[in-house]
Amino acid sequence: MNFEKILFSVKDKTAVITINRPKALNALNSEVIAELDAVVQIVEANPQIRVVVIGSDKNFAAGADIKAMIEMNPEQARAFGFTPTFNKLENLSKPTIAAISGYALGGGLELALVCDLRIAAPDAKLGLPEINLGIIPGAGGTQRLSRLIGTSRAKELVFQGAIIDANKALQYGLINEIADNPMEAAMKHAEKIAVKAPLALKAVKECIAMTAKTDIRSGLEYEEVAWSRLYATKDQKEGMRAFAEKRKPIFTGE
Ligand code: DAK
Repeated sequence: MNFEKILFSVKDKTAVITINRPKALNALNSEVIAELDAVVQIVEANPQIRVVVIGSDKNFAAGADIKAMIEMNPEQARAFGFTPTFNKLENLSKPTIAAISGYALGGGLELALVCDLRIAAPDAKLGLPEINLGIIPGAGGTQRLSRLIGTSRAKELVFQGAIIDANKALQYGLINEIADNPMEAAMKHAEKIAVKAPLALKAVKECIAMTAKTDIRSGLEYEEVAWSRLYATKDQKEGMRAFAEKRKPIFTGE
């Protein structure tokens, strides 16, 4: 598939996805979302890809395309998409890293929130300013931000439509790290993750996702089953044999 509104490349075992509407500060429209949706499926299906980095050297994304939303009615607003694609990205079996430079606002920050890790430049600007447009964050913002940083801080930011810098985002637990070059930093993380056992990474994601869905007892049971299932994989044998043989494991995802 040829992409126009996103850039997609694979470097070693890492897929790199960049929104490509620089003149509109990477505002997300239906074409961007459709291409993102397609690329998520490509990434999921390709066993060579172990990690995904989303970001750019300039702006991450300044939100959904406001100009495309002005005249929408409620049905059209719901049909605008976003949520199904963001859910697919969140449920991707491979770790995802958002590399945030410039603006990550509204739907842009909501895209970063579905990633597993977030790295931001010192001068990055993050926020959910939808309240200034007479709407609310609707692509997961109220739910994922609250779960990540707590309801009180989420309300503080969303009530005011506040745009915060990387320092405050780090202090609030919204990002994992500040880096002068977030893409470079994300690729370094990706390199370290890409050599780990893919099925174990998938299991970790599923288990940690359960913390938002269930009580701790059920979560612990889920974890125990996921843990024991990995003993049916070649990678578990490889990992433990490599330890015993004092060598580095080579994981194949089997
Ligand atoms: N949409 C459309 N165009 C945008 C845009 C946006 N979000 N952000 C920037 N642009 C465009 C500007 O209109 C301008 O275009 P031209 O006038 O040159 O044609 C160009 O990018 C450069 O922007 P500025 O001239 O404004 O640049 P400044 O440096 O002065 O300001 C800014 C940068 C990021 C502070 C400012 O552009 C800004 O406030 N942008 C809007 C930020 C925002 O409010 N974002 C939230 C949008 S609402 C859902 C679907 C979607 C959503 C939720 C649910 N479902 C289907 C469930 C998401 C909603 C949102 O994200």
